[in-house]
Amino acid sequence: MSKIKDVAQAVELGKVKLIEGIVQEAIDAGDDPNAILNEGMIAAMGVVGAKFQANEIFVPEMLVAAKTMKKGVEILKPHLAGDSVGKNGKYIIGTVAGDLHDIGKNLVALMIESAGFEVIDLGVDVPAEKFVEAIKANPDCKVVGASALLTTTMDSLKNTVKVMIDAGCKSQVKIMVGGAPITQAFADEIGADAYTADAGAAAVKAVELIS
Ligand code: B1M
Repeated sequence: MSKIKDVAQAVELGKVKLIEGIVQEAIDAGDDPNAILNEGMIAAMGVVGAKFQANEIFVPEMLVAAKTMKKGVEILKPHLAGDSVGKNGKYIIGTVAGDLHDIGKNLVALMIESAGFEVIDLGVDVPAEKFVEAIKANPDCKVVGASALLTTTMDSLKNTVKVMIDAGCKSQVKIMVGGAPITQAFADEIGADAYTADAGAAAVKAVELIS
């Protein structure tokens, strides 16, 4: 019997100590790792966000849910990642300045790695100039990804792309953007080369961009 509902409930309720065992049970029960991620963990984070918005839970509960999801993803990782790391060159990724959300960015990094890239993860709250520095320090890197999760950091994403363009980075890299409030129209408006709505599509797009 599928254990995906148990995974979702554990993330939603922040069962940090139990999540590893529950994810393992789901894998052992034959649940598809992508479904465990999408229908279990990501869906649960949606519920957590809705509860936060409705003032039913607060930042500490969101943090525990995030910690729980991260632990669960660690168990899933070997079942999602490929074994051809680095064959497609380097991919620089980070969450833009002012934004501390990293679960989506980490998932994009994981999928990009499974698509054969060596990922250089700059972390969260990354100043635009740090993206530029990393690009220049890695002349063999052909794609960069920037993530923004808050409507209030969309401007920061816009600035990050502008600083990269002004520094001449486009002659070396393609710029990808994403995150819950980002749309294709916004990506076009700020001069990014590509936008995708989720991590799986980001990996496919990254390969397309270097082909
Ligand atoms: Co925050 N938070 N949060 N939060 N948080 C949201 C984003 C929010 C929607 C919740 C809500 O109100 N419903 C809301 C934003 C509202 C808005 O912008 N209008 C919000 C808020 C308000 C805040 C604070 C301001 C709260 C406060 O302090 N009062 C604060 C801001 C802190 C800051 O960043 N400066 C804050 C803080 C936090 C925590 C630290 C507690 C925690 C983050 C912990 C962490 O990441 N380590 C947190 C969490 C957990 C959330 C929710 C609940 C979950 C986010 C998440 O991980 N989702 C979130 C509600 C929600 O998302 N429904 C919420 C799962 C993840 C897999 O999805 O990140 O969208 P996502 O990534 C997807 C796609 O977007 C895409 O692929 C991913 C996977 O397929 N994608 C890309 C992402 N990056 C991409 C890059 C690409 C391509 C695709 O190319 C490069």
